[in-house]
Amino acid sequence: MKALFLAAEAEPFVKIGGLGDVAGSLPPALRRVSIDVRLVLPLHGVIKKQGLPLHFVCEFSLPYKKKEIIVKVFSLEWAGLTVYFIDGTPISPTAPVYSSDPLADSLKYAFFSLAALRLARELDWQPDILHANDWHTALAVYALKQLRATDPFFASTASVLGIHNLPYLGNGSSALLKAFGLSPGRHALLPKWTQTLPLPLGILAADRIVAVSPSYAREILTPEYGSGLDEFLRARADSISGILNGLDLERWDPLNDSCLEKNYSSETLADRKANREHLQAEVGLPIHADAAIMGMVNRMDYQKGMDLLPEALTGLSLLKQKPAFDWQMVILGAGDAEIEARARQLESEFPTRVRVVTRFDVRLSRMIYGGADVIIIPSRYEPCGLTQMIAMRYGCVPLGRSTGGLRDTIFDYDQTRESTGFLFEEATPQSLLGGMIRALKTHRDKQSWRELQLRGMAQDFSWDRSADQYKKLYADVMREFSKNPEGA
Ligand code: NHF
Repeated sequence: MKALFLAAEAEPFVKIGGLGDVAGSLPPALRRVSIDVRLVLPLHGVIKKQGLPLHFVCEFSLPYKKKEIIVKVFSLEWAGLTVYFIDGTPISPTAPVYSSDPLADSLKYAFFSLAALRLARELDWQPDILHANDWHTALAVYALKQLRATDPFFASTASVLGIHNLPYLGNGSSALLKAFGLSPGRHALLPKWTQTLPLPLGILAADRIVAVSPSYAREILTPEYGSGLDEFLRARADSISGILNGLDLERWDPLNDSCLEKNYSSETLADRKANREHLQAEVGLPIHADAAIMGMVNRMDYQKGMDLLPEALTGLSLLKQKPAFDWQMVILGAGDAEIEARARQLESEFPTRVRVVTRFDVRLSRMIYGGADVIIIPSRYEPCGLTQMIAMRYGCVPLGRSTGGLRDTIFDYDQTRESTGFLFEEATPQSLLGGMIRALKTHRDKQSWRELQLRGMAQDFSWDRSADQYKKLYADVMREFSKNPEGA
């Protein structure tokens, strides 16, 4: 089985967000289950600067308006598979991976998507599956469907589109389709304003659509999460499913994490105490053995729900609970300036309890996973989320909003004896506060808490589990496609 896997970013070459984690882990995991997978990435400026030992593969040109754009392709072998890097003028060496200029980004990723698809033909390597991810590469799926009608080379290639974050549809130049020789998409339920946008077009054309968790796959069919496409998505519901992302278990291992004061495993969980104290000392909180340390490691943006926290913490401090809850909080994250500023204010409101660090700091994030008792994830939506999986692996109990991948990976304390954390329903400070109270009460019961930690640590979040599911999905879609080559 041959799969061409396209992404805007992939670790270790370039990582900006969760997509980079997935595209850096899933292709090697697919390779391990015997899929001949090849990864294609843009040769971003940040990759060029690394001086990787790249080999020149080929050069060809793509028609654009009445001219041609030259495509140069390089490759290297990595983790048992070939990685191709696409270069050309739309992929500017000085531009960031995602810029604030939608026009530049839409041209860059349209060019990349179409060049990556053409690459298969240049290599004379016929993929069974084209697997694109998010809006950046969705146009490859759309172009494939048009090509299949005229080009026998692609006649038996089925497509899978991964959705990691639906609201990013790929706004940009609506003239791009025509410039690259593609016709606009038509579907009675596809809103007019989306008919030239990459993600909706990819959804229209894909043989299968995979969201990164089963719950998110259901949620995007609703008006609340559907980004204006819910009706259209419902029309494609039979082709939509969800497969949970995995976690890189080697990168995230409390037994081998050099950022921790003391390494530990489920067998030596008591050693975690040293990391708690180290975390308190590092951020300047009182070293207090009984305090429940709550942590938050999140991008500071509206999606992540950081703005729910101030009112929830105020509520917590006003509780007439006897004995009073003893809590501390460490918040780490960078992003939106206003949200950062509001978070920093919490330090002056709770000087002996709260510390806020508004920068990107890998070491501190790992110290929080290894030292905090609870991790708070109040996301408004969360396609999958890695934070809760990392936290569980580190024996840090997650308290998350019941949405998307959080709902699929955290088993709620009051709902099941197999519980691994706490879920709260509404994206409101009151609902978050309710969750905090349940977590803090449970934390007082040392035995129950330890059991919660151990159950979290024993969860199987390996990529191999996800890769098996993708392999099955690829086989299903190939079978369906061979029966009905017209596709969606
Ligand atoms: O984990 C990778 C990531 C998800 O929930 C995350 C998100 C973006 O919002 O699939 O994509």
